[in-house]
Amino acid sequence: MIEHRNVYDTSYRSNFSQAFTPRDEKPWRKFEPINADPPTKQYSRKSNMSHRSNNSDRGHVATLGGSLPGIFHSEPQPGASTYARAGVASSQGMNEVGSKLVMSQNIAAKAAEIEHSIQAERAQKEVRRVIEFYQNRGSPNCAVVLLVARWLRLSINFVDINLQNQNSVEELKKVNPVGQVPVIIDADGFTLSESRAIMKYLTLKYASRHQLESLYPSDPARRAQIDAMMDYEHSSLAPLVRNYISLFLFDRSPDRNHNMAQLQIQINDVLTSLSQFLTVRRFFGNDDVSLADVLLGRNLAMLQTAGFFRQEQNCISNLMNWLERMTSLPNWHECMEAVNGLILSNSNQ
Ligand SMILES: N[C@@H](CCC(=O)N[C@@H](CS)C(=O)NCC(=O)O)C(=O)O
Repeated sequence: MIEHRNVYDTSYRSNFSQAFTPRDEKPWRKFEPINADPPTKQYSRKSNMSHRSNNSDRGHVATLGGSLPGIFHSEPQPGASTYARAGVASSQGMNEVGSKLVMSQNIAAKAAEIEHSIQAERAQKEVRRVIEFYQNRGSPNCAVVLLVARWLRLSINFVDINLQNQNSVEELKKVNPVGQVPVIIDADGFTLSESRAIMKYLTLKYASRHQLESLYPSDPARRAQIDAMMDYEHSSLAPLVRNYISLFLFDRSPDRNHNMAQLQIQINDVLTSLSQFLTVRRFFGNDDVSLADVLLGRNLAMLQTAGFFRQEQNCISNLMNWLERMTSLPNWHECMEAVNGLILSNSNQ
């Protein structure tokens, strides 16, 4: 079954830094509802997830410091307008000083030019940001793409793929011969698969400057750091988590506990290594949330749902604090609930 739906985000503003400091303040207290159809309407599925009941920030956005920069604030900043006005005022003042007139006029002209280019960029993004999103509910790889798309405030045409249905898979193969979700088709027809590639592409194309600097910074060294963490997640953590979840859900053999214990040791090794990064920074790529955090957070959230952190020896405090910061982010629960729901519903069988 293939289902097409239009979902339009409403605009919202937030301030990431204020929403998460000081650490002991509960971030979700600083969130208020957005005027949108609750995202869960599009994602309604039976769920008995314990964490959903007190999920007070789902569909909520930060309200503090709406005019301050933050990754969830994708509007152009007012700097250019201020600059323009200052330039004009300055230009008037300079009229009295003939020798400086030309210089101040140049400033005003430059400011107007900057403002114009920001407006043009914004208008261009407004008309081009509807994307087709081939997804499967419950797919962790789709969840991370959806989260980034939400933060970028993209309008999404969902195409739900049932991976068990041959017709549906055939439809998917028309856009991705490999037959895997996620796939996006951008407004200009550009088609892309692979979750990590999609996350980077959407961020590079649609993020505001502030979002870009946090999610996937323009500085080569900082971006390389994010890439390194994303590669490590892909090659080291994700396969272990996939195996662990698979054992958790499907292994009914007498060796199940032994197999899971073996995997736990390996996962703990990786988590211990990862936790070292957080001794010097709040997030994995930098001091603000990045695409690497999204991927790593998705893995740890899945482990959490599967009860991995109920065992105290698996809990590393700075990693747990970071995970709490991640799961408190806007749209997190909306995007991850189908993944968690699938883990929980299958684990009860
Ligand atoms: N490396 C890919 C993996 C995609 C993937 O494994 N997708 C799964 C759903 S989570 C899928 O489509 N499975 C169907 C299949 O492999 O036939 C990515 O990150 O997007």
